[in-house]
Amino acid sequence: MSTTSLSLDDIQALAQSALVANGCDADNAGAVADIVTRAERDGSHSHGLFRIPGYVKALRSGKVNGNARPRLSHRSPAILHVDGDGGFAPLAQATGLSALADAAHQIGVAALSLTNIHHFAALWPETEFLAERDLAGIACTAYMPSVAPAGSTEKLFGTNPISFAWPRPGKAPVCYDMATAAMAMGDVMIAARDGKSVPPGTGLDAEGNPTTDPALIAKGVLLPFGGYKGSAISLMVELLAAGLTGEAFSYEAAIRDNHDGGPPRGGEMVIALSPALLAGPGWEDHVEGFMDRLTALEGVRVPGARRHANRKDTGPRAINAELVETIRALI
Ligand code: PYC
Repeated sequence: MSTTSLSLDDIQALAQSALVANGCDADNAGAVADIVTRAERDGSHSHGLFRIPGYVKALRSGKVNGNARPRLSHRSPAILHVDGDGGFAPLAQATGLSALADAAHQIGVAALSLTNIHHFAALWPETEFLAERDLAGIACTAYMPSVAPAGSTEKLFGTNPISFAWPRPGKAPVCYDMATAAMAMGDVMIAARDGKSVPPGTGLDAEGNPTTDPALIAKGVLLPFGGYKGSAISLMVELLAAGLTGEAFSYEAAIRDNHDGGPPRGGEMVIALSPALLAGPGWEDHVEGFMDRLTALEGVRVPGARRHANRKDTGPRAINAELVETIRALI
């Protein structure tokens, strides 16, 4: 694979220009470009520039409002809602997350539902935002059907990512962000692009046969991770991100989507919890004692550690050269 070396500023500018050239105003483009740049910085390529052509398709087809003005409302002191005005998710998140953190600090637990958004990004930016403010965070979103519930060969669940972050004052938070599919669709698409096979158990072809060919899985179905256990967590994500927000379940998102290749309209649930109010004084030392035991075990890595290590490198990143050319051609 040939690569082009881009600084983080170049990555941000490339993403911003592609979005603005296709109908985003500066605020909406800036919020998406920031998320894309942070993904590349952390080594999460499947959430980085790789997503820009999909964002642009959704702008060009008119599905997504590039000039969205998300609106925040309080349904109760602890229940917040952002109507994303039909835009991409990042500006809607930026509109609601500070208020969510404030509510959790005051009350102990608070929830933010986001509707009328198009989520195509990682979820750790939401949960790490909370962990950086000494709160535990949970975020999840449903997506278009691509995963067969355990026992079935028919897709009904989305890849349904879920992220959890735990604050560690003075240290990088514990933070995982994972598809509840055996593999995120972005990674399947990257493997197909790069001509690589994927591990057995990732998915089935269009006839329901197991395959390790990512191109066949993209036309067939993914499987949940961990059999019926992952399937149950994926079901929970559908219920939290759609049942609890009033937005579309994955199957409903697919019915109303125009299939332009960009993200469908959907919902997101973000929950914030205050260890200071729930566990009380001393929570940091109590948890760090546990973390010391965990990290003393040979071979154990704290979730998020690799991303946080990558983050320390502020130098240029090697980006797939064909992708860079594709994005430049969109400007
Ligand atoms: O990474 O596939 C994904 C995704 C779907 C919705 C948000 N992110």
